[in-house]
Amino acid sequence: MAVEVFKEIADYLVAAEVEKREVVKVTKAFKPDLTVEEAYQVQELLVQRKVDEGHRMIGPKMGLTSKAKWDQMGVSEPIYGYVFDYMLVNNGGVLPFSDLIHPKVEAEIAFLIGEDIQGPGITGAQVLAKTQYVLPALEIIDSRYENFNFTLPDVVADNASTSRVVFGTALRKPSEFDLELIGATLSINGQLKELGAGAAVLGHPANAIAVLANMLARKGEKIKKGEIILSGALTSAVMLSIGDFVSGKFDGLGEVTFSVGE
Ligand code: OOG
Ligand code: MG
Repeated sequence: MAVEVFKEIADYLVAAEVEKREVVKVTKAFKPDLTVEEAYQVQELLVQRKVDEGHRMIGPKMGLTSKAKWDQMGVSEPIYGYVFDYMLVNNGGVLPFSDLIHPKVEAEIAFLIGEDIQGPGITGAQVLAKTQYVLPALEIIDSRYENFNFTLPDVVADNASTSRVVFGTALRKPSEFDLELIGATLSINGQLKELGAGAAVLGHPANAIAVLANMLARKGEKIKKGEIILSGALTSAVMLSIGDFVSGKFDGLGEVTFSVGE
């Protein structure tokens, strides 16, 4: 019985994304007692649907890994979702606003994984040892829910609001930096909107990747060599509008930009 409801919820969320319209959250429209574990089962069905439709998976991502995000969203537990090829926007490229519902942007540090990472028990130091490069990124999140209003199970089912990603083009060895201390700014049309440091993400962004490895281990999965993984926003997310020029600058890692088109 339950599995059919999960499938129905996954289809409901995919339809919202494809038709670019916000929907009532799952815990209101379907199942008030949806657990986090069940929500990940819904997410798995949603992800499988994208794979079946021919989309290529880039890798998992982490979300809700900083106090700024916990305070903004009212949900204070790290989650994961998945990034697909159709979500990639070139650095310096254009994001068509009409493709999305009510997008927001956030600054993140991404990890290009050099060796498989199999949890449980993984630490940030182990993640760093298996990271080939780090790179700056801007994630565009677009919750399928009205006003980005959700509970933990809702956002998990909705693939962690994942929508678009702009990766920076500079790849740097993690050993060249103290990622804890990397400063980042997020500006729109030349105006500073948010700023933070790497330590905002669970004390060190590598810790977010370690949490991911340990969460994936629960379902018998691992982080795989070659995946590029977002560690979660350093700061609150900022609403986007048509005509915006967005710039994320990361100390030592360079700049990531995009424009919001119609
Ligand atoms: C959930 C996605 C969070 C992050 O980096 O914290 C996320 C949301 O805020 O809608 O991607
Ligand atoms: Mg994010």
